[in-house]
Amino acid sequence: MNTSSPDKAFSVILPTYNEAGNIVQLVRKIQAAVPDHMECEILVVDDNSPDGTYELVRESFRDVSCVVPILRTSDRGFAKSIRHGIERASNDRIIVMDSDLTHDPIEIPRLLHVGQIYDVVSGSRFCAGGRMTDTKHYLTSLVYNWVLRLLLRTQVQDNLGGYFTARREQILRLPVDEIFFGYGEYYFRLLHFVQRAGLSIVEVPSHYLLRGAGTSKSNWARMIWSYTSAALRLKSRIAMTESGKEEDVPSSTPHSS
Ligand SMILES: Nc1nc2c(ncn2[C@@H]2O[C@H](COP(=O)(O)OP(=O)(O)OP(=O)(O)O)[C@@H](O)[C@H]2O)c(=O)[nH]1
Ligand SMILES: [Mg+2]
Repeated sequence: MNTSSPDKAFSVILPTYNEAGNIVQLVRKIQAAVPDHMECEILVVDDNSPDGTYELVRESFRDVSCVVPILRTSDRGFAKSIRHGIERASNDRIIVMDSDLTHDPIEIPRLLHVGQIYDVVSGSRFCAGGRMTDTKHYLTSLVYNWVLRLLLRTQVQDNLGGYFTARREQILRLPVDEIFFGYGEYYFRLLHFVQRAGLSIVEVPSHYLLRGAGTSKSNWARMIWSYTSAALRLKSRIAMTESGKEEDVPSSTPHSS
């Protein structure tokens, strides 16, 4: 583990599945967005994509040691890849983002800047100034976030964004087995456990762009079903915790960076 200050180096975790049409451009955009005084490691966590994403990254960045392609062939899945990337990261300061060019690397300096003050900084479509180019997707997510906010009683406006910065060590101290599984619903579990641990969260406005090449892996009907059942399970866990039937997560030490 790199001991360099969180103000000097960070690791970006990029989960990929069939992103050969986007990944090289994304890595270059991230490199271009790294603040002058900082160093950046980029971990591409690929679940053995049939389109050769892993091989492409390996060949394209063969001589670039800070770009680390990781191939996963077992226990695959979106959230598990993110956990794997966080565990493998060399720096304490981490950024997680999608690899389909929806999350814009141009926002990285702002996330890092606000990350000096708050434990988790989440790029949000729904706080003032946030937006999304795809209006239909924006409206669907907005309405679904209202449901999530009611169910989970959270003040966070974008519980499904997945573009965030945090400190690796603080995230790995959370109950990771209860968070990192499934698909995009891992994000509201993560935010919930972050809040439970007494860590601070702030949303900063983010503009989610259109996917670059390729197609989304999301299936709306399946997503609504699986996200809703995940939210209901989390809600019943919250109720159990509040009634004292289940142990709460240990409170984390206050933010110190
Ligand atoms: N490692 C890994 N990455 C995945 C997997 N499924 C999706 N991804 C990546 O996760 C990111 C989000 O996936 P998308 O298909 O864009 O889904 P989404 O962003 O939730 O939904 P859309 O808004 O419809 O694009 C992309 O970078 C994908 O390449 C998976 O099973 N394993
Ligand atoms: Mg996407």
